[in-house]
Amino acid sequence: MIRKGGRCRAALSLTTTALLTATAFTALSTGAEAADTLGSAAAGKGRYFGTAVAANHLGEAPYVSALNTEFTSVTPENEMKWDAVERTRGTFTYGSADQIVNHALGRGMKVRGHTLVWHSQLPSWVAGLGTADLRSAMNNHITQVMQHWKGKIHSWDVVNEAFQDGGSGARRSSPFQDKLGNGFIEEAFRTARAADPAAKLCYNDYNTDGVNAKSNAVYNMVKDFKSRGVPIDCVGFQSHFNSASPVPSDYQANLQRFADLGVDVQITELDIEGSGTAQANSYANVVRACLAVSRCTGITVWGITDKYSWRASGTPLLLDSNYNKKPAYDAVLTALGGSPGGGTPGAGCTATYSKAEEWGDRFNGRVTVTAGSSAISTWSVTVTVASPQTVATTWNGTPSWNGNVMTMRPNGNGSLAPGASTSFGFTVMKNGSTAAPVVGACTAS
Ligand code: 9MR
Repeated sequence: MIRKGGRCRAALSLTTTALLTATAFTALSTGAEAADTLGSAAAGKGRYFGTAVAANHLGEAPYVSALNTEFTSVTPENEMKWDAVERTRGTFTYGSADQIVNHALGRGMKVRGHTLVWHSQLPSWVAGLGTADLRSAMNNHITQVMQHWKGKIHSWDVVNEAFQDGGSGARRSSPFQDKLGNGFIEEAFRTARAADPAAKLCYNDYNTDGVNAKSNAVYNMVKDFKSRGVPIDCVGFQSHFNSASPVPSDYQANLQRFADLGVDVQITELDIEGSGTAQANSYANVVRACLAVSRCTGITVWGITDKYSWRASGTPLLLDSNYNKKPAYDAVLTALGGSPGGGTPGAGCTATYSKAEEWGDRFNGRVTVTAGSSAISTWSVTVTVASPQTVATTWNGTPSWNGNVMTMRPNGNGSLAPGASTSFGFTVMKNGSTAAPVVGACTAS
C-alpha cells in the first residue's frame, strides 16, 4: 500500500495510529455462538445502552463480566454526588468516581455524569450558607467537578429533581430554590456550559415520564430555556416504574414532545419492579418508545443485577441476583433487534490482548484469558494477525492455524477457577506492519 502514493500513505498511517492507540481490548463470549449483547444491539440502532455502576462492586468478577460484556455507557450510582465529591467545602475527592470513569473509558464505554445540583445527598454545610455564599459554592462545585472530568463525560445531569411531585407544577423546596430562586437552574446550566463545553447538559427528573403536571412544568422550563438561549441539550427521564407507577401509555408521546423542543432525550435510570412476562413487556415498551423517537439517544438501567438494586426486593433489573438473564433481558435485547442467547453474561471467559516487548522487526503479544463467574475446564481464543505479518513463535499454548487466524488452546489442563487467569504469548514478525493483532471471542467449556 505504501507504494501506492501519498494519499494512501496518509490513510494508512491514520489507521496505524488508531490501532496503536488501542493498546488493549477484551473479547468476550459465553459459548461457541456468541449471543448479541445489549450494547451491541443498541449500537446497531445508533444508541448507547448503559447501567448505573457502584465502585465498591468492581472487585466482583461476575459484576465486572456482565458490565464489560453488556454495556456501552456507565453512570456512577452515587460516586459523583455532592456528598461524595465535596463533603467538606473546597476539598474535592474523586477517587471512587475515577475508578468507574477509568474502568469505563479504558473499555470504550461512555460516561454519564450524575449529578451536580440536587437537594439530596447534599452535605449539611451547603444548606447552612447564606445566599451569596451559596451561589458561589454552587458555581464552584459545578466548575471544579466538570473540569476534573473535562472531555470525558458525554452527558451531565446538571440539575436533578428540582420540581415537586403532584399537580402543582411548582419547584421543590431546596437550599438552591429557597435562597437563589427560580434562576438557580439557569445559572447552573450557564456555569456548566463554560466548565466543559463538549458535555451535553441535561435536566433529569422522575415522575415526568408521561404527560402530567410535573412534566408540563419541566417542558415549559425547557421551552423557555430554548427560546432564550439558555444552554440545555438534553432531558433525562429516570423511568423508575412499579405497579403503582407503571410505564405511562403516553410515554413515547412525552419523549417526542420534549425532543420536538430541540433537545435530546435519554432514559436515565430505568428499572421496573416485577417479574416474568409482565416485567418483560414493560421493558420492551420502554425500549420501543426510545427507538421510535429519533432524538432518544440512549437508555441506562439503574443497576446490573437485582442483587444490588436500590430496591432489590422489587427485582427491577435485567439480571437476577445470580447474574442470570431474566425474561426482561431477552425482551430488551429482542426489542433492540438482537438475538438472545440465554445464560449469564461473561460466564465463559474473557481474552484481553496487550503488547509486550517490541524490536525493530518484531513484537511480542500477550493474551490474558480470565474465567468469568463460573469455573471452566478449557478455553480457546482466536488471534488474527494482519497480513503481511507472521507469527514466528508462541508459548504457553497450543496453536492451530487457518490462514492468518491462529486458534490458541491450553497446553494440557485448561481449567480455571471463577475469575482466575492464565496467559499465552506469541512473537509477531512485522514485515512492515505494526498493526495490533485482533483477538476474537474467548470460548469456554
Ligand atoms: O441508587 C441510589 C442509591 O444507592 C442511593 O442510596 C440513593 C440516595 O438518594 O440514590 C439512588 O439513586 C437515585 C438517583 O441518584 C436519582 N434518582 C433516584 C435514584 C433512586 O433513588
